[in-house]
Amino acid sequence: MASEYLTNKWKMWFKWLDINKDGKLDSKDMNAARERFVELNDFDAVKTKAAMDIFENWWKDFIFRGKVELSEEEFIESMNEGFKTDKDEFIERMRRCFQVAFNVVDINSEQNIDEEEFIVGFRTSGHENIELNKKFFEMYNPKKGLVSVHDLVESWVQFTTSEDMSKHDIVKAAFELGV
Ligand SMILES: [Ca+2]
Ligand SMILES: [Ca+2]
Repeated sequence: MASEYLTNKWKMWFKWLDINKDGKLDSKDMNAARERFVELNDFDAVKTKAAMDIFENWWKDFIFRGKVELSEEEFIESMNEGFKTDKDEFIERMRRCFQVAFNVVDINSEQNIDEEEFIVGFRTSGHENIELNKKFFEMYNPKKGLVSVHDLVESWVQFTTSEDMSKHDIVKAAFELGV
């Protein structure tokens, strides 16, 4: 089993993904996220369809992985299995997972995220506290108001794969702030 430190971070991520807070991940969470995203961005029909497909595939490929519903325990098991079977492959999978996610958040496709995109991205997953989202954004030390998609992706890769407690973990710190 992965260390308690990493397992606890997976539990935090589970709570994050469980948008309707019913203790399981299923299509209701996915639908809530994508509908909110489309709503916040005021998309036309073509963009809406594209976003719907990307969200569906993201949940299928990176979260459900053959299941239609996951309890917290099942989610932790699934993460742990990937981590223990082939850690390098698991890290690469998480990297793809967050690259796809932040490509969606990066509305103008410039491979960097401004504060507005960041806030919309987090409001999509039910994190509506704008002041906390702004604090989270500031933790990345934005340059000229921008954080690169690369830095954001790597922070989430660290959050979901690193057992090294000595290394500052921005995502974990943000969750502990109450984001
Ligand atoms: Ca749920
Ligand atoms: Ca952008």
